Amino acid sequence: MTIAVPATEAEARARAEVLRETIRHHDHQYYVLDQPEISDAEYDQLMRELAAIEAAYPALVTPDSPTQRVGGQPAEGFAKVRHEIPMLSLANAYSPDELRDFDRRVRESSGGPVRYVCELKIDGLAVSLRYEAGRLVRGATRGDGEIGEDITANIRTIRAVPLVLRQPVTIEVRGEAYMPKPAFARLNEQREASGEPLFANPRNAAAGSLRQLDPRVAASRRLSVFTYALAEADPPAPVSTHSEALEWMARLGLPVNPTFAVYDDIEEVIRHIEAWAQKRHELPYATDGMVIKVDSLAVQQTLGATAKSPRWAVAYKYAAEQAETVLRTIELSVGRTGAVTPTAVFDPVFLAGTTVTRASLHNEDLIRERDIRIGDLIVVQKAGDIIPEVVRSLPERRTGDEVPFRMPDRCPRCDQPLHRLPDEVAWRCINPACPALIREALIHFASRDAMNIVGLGEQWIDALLEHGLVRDAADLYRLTKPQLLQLERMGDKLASNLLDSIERSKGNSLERLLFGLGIRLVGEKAAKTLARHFGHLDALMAADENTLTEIREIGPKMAESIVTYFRGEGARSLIQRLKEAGVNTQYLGADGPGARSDLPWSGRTFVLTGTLEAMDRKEAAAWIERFGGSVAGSVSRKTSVVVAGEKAGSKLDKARALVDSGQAPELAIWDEADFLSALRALGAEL
Ligand code: 3BD
Repeated sequence: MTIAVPATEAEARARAEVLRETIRHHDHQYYVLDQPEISDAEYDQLMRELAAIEAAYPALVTPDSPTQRVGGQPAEGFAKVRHEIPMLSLANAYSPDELRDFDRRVRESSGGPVRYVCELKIDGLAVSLRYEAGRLVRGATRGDGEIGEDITANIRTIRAVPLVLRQPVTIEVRGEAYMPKPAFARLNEQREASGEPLFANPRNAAAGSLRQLDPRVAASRRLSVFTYALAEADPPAPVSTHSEALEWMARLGLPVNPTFAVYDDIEEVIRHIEAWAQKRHELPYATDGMVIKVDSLAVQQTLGATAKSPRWAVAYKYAAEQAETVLRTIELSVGRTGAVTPTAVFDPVFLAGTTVTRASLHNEDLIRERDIRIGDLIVVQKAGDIIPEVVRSLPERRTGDEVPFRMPDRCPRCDQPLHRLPDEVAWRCINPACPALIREALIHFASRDAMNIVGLGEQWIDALLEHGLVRDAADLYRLTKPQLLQLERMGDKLASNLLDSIERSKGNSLERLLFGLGIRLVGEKAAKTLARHFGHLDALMAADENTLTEIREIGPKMAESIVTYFRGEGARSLIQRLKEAGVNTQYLGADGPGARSDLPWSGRTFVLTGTLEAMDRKEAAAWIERFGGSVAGSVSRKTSVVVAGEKAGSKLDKARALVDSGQAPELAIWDEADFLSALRALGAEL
């Protein structure tokens, strides 16, 4: 695929406009209608072409270009926003009879038959979106309904939210921002890996994401939105009913949930609610009820609102689906942080769309508060429709054979005493020699995003532990081939490869080591921040809590965790032995105060495009950073080297264009062979 960046600004402007329209169309097909018309690769190609044009002609960048969703710097706080038209609450109904009561009141006031619109009640966070002359100018949280917070920068990152409407109208709409179930599952997996607290349900995850001051974080969270109310329109919307308003909003390009339905009779509404009770679990987003609204805007006017909520709408809440089952046992597991977590194991039950047999009980207190005994009949449900939990036991159904749970006072794995810190609910094994802790710590240390010791998976770590060949991460660097060959199913070639990747990991930049140490609360991003800031592990180890909290992204809890970790005797000796083994403890990146300027590629910016045969992107980037270079995502006049692999695309074209037009005479274009020989010349063993 070739992309030519137009030679004149006029041509570039015209092409950019076409690209923006095309990308908007495909965003709408993909994020709003869920009907993509082109492949991801084709879409990326359009985005790359637009980005290339905008990089070559910065004056052409517009704020509502699809390339500008994530813009600006982290904010200090959110500005307050007054909702000129308040965001009201909704009255609730919990049974069909309460709906019939609602219907009776509505018909009495309106004096005739009434049509209703049913909308799925999305379990997210209410937001308000304001467009002026068709352009998104503000996104806000509901707050208390009168005053919310300005979260425009975060809302702009949500791809279902059009930055430009299809007509230049001024409108304010209300909707629900939510995190799709698959995105929620992925996010919690990542958080578990870095020892961060998990989100209890998708709604909390969505709320937490929109509260981020750095829009890049919100952008990484894959949120979406459904809009469900038109609060204001200028000129007035050409509609006289709510369902027409929804259709009009959809025509403007707004994401309207397509499942809404209109009925003439409350009994039909009740049947609709029942029909969706099970079906809703198959949707990729969490719903907790149905919102029923009077369709006629004139009737809505007549009915008016109480101080808090409109009289013309009501939320029917589905009861959280629950099931009874027998608690067979409580399993204990010891995590990387030593926390001992009890898990309920029960007879299989079908709940909110799937069969479940296990639920975390979190800690001892919860088991005691809910009076849960082994053998009990228990009630289970899914929190936020996703995460199974034990709601309560049924003590009235006991036979007398049930066994109360007691948290052991010793670690289930190493039999050393468990400890409970004053302000914590978790019992922790603090024995640094506990096999469970060691195993989890080693798996984390070797993992792809930490030290990236390719080939050293869980099975080999278990085998090494079983044979007593390693006790901690530093021991990995003392392994010999004859030792490895003792392991079952280990061959000569495999052993060599494993030793090679262990050897290679010694040269990682500091942030990988930092993340790999598994310091509580220090995820991949914090590790990078710390490495960049301090430059060397010794400098970080010497820092006190004050020094740490002065860094923008480091909070007091993380600072405390870091200082406590490095104060520990075990950590200090581990680090000493890692250093003795030759593991690098310097930051090798090219940016930040910790950057070194004495490396061969210091100050040079690389762009990778296409695929390399010898290594993946991450590895190539690690090599570049090892030698002091930095890796950028797009080509500009500042780029020093473009490494073009197979199927290199627009970045290569852009680089050629810059070189040919004389705008970047220093820019070098390398193929894979050039890149590998440059690495070898610097001493890389590939
Ligand atoms: C949904 C109000 C009205 C415009 C007031 C009728 C209370 C959260 O899918 N319609 C929906 C949904 C929520 C709504 C209205 N239609 N209000 C609606 C809603 N399809 N979830 N909500 N909200 C939104 C709220 N939020 C936080 C605290 C108190 N109330």
